[in-house]
Amino acid sequence: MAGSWLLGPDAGAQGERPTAVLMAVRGDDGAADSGTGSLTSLTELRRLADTDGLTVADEVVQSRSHPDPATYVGSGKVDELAALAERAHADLVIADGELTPGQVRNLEERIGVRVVDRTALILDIFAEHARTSEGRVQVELAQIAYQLPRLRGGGRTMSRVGGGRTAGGAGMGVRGPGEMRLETQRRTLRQRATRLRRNASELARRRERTRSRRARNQVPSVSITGYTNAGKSALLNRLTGADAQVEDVLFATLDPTVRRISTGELTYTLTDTVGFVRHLPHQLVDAFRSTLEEVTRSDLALHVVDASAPDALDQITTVHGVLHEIGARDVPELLVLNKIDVAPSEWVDALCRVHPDAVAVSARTGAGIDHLRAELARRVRHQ
Ligand SMILES: Nc1nc2c(ncn2[C@@H]2O[C@H](COP(=O)(O)OP(=O)(O)OP(=O)(O)O)[C@@H](O)[C@H]2O)c(=O)[nH]1
Ligand SMILES: [Mg+2]
Repeated sequence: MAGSWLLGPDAGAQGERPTAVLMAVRGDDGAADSGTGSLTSLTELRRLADTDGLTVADEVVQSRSHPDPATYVGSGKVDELAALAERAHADLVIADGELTPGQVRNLEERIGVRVVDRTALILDIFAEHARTSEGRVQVELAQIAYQLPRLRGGGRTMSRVGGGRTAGGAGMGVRGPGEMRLETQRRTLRQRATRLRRNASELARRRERTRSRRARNQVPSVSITGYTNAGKSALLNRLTGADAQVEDVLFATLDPTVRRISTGELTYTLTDTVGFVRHLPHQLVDAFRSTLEEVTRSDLALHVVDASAPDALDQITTVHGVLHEIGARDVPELLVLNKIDVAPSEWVDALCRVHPDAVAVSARTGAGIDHLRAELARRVRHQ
């Protein structure tokens, strides 16, 4: 079911994939407004859209030092977007950055279709991929945190948007009855968040008990971390013979999977968990804190990198940034360069020069896995 949260329950009901037009702003120096190369960023936005079941009809990139405060892209580009969206019968326009509520309102009024940002798209993917009750609760908390400052009192909260096309801004007034509706919507969401938070902490406590049982038994724990789609689950499967879900989509794994590894007299656990992405919405980092703590509490972080990704070094930096944010900075790290079966060897060599302690492997072919097992055992023993 595609775009459930972004487009409402009827989207794509006839088996058609909803259509989106992407827009990005690139600084004069070739960097995006966010500081990362916007071309890589746009490629990633395309993949995120695809993962969310959307067809990308077109893309608009504008060179300017900062996004326009009123409309993100400049006024001329908005007209261009409106024409493109009309021609492509687009259901959605997606910005490669975070939009303010005002920008969304202005853009929707002028373009006439639903406008969302990268954060909303990532939240939507998480909503689709959450399997366990803890995952679902965490995603919904993140959605509420995202929605609250964006409510408009027009009877269209994100969870109940009908269809892609907004009728030229109809129902967006925020005076009179709208304001009361807004208050009611806010109160309902806040109450729901309170209930969810209670629920989440109960689930987290339950997981904490399992974790402390393992700690009491002095079973060392290794967490698998890394950028989304780096091959974390594939590596868990390769190392343990597990059957974690491996998919060429972003954020296939949201819920932690724990497996035991025994080599000789040494036994430790290996935990696969949610991957990271640049600009991981802070609402998600907050909501997923207890899941992310799997890394914080582990004795060693196995940081998996897709060595075939042109922006592998950027991805490493992003992952370190998130680890820092969740307080896992001091967890010792073993860097693993994965997918060497498809990565150009000069890229792998270059990465090895920057990170001489990294181990190069292929979860797909098994190359380097014995070396990784030995290195893991050595590091676990010496933690
Ligand atoms: N060629 C090649 N592909 C790989 C390798 N390891 C994983 N893949 C592919 O990369 C894609 C992502 O693999 P996953 O194991 O799902 O990646 P992940 O890091 O768990 O991703 P998320 O859970 O979505 O964050 C899949 O299509 C895998 O088949 C590898 O060593 N070589
Ligand atoms: Mg995975």
